[in-house]
Amino acid sequence: AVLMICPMNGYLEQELQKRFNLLRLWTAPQKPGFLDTHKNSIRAVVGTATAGADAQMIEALPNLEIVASFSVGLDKIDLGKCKEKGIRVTNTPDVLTDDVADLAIGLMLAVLRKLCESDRYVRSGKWKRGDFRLSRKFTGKSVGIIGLGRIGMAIAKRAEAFSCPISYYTRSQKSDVNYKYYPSVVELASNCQILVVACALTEETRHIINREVIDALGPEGVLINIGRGPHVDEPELVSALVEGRLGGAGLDVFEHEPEVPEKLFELENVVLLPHVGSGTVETRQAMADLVIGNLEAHFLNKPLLTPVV
Ligand code: 8YV
Repeated sequence: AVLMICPMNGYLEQELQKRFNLLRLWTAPQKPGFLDTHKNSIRAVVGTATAGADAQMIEALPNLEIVASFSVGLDKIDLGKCKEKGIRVTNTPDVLTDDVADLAIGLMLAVLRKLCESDRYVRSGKWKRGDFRLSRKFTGKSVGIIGLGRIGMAIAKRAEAFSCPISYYTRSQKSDVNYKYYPSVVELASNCQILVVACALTEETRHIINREVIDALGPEGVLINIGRGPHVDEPELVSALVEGRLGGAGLDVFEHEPEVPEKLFELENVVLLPHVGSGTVETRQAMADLVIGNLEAHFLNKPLLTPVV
């Protein structure tokens, strides 16, 4: 059997149902009991960026062979445990890169040009009564990127088209790019106007955006997060925004999704999205096809399409 942890995509569910004995964990009234009942038949788990196979689930499924994630990020999967037990892991890289990078640029434009605030201004009828505060130019702003992998590079390329000088932070300097490298996040934040989080979430990158970084970005700076909520010390971010120590933020991810700090709802200089970086019809279908392709390859003893472990 193949176990889906949570609802993720109708097409994926339908296609898995056609091919496998599909079990849906979210429909079970008692999850531990459900896992126990089906523990011997479950050979594959399909999860998402927010619901992966943790140590407890892996331990509960003695015949688990593969975890196929409907995401590029794998921070919710216990990769160490999978390795130890010989469980294969796959993700959905590349197919979502363009969408996530597009959304990062969209957030930059939305925050600087006040797109959402302006839309609210029109809808509320305020346009008829008052004058609107000017926005800020995006073209030419310096963009600092944390993580220069597939998504970070795609953001850099797009920002270049807006004449933005690009700089970046990664653990070690890249030899194949001409962007300015800073060996620390604080230095990067001190030297850019828009700071983007585009790295994987690991123990090292948890709270990579802390008070020091936020203060280095400063009252004119803008933070864009299309990575993971826990990259940011969220209470620090909220107080910096409330106190005006940070200029603005465009956030697609949060520390405790779907919970979003309510103090942010009152601020005009933030744009809040419900984790939709990869959320287009086209890309979600391509991600689903990768999940299906990986599971089929595995059960036919063929090489996996996008193996991680
Ligand atoms: C998805 C993601 O939103 O790929 C990732 O790491 O965060 C997203 O593509 C998610 O997996 C779908 O629920």
